[in-house]
Amino acid sequence: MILAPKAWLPLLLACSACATAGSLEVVAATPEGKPIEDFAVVLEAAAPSPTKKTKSAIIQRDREFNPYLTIIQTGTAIEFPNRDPFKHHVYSFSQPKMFEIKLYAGKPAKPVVFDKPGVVALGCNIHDWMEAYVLVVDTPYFGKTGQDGRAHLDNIPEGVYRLRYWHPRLMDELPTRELRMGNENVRLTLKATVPPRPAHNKPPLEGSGY
Ligand SMILES: [Cu+2]
Repeated sequence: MILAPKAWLPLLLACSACATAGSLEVVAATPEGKPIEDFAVVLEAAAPSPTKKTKSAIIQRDREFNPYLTIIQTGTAIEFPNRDPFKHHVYSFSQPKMFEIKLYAGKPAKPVVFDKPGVVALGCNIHDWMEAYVLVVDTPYFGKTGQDGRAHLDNIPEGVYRLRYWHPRLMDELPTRELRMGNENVRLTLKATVPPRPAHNKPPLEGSGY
């Protein structure tokens, strides 16, 4: 769980007239070198950041949530469309957003607005194994790693940020650090020990009806 800043790659040609925005690339891997998926990478600015008006969706299909991790800016609404031919019952007992969408099929009438920052764990009352996480952050600058362990954040305005990492199976936040962004691409490598996602033993669909 140690942050290892690996390389700073300032552009050789400084261009004062260029738009000052940079990008950040993070590579997350276990100490053995296995890529880590779903690592949240968050840049918080000291000054208030603009709010991106966005909508997001967490789908239920094949008795799983998809995606497993969703990162949103505070105030964002998330839809919970059910793409299975039977009902789900989505809930959260997490402090930043407690809610439930009782047994439903198709698309619920209203999206859920996540109005406080923090971690929200989602479950389904019908299917115990279903789990997903929403990380609500007070910044528009965030990303998560893909299967290759890479996250890419573009168009980061020049300035000083607090860099935060998080992963659902670590539960704790990793140490933060200050990061100065300029008109350049910054690459960082992160090593962390993340337990593998447990396999889901889903009962067969036949007979149960759901
Ligand atoms: Cu369900």
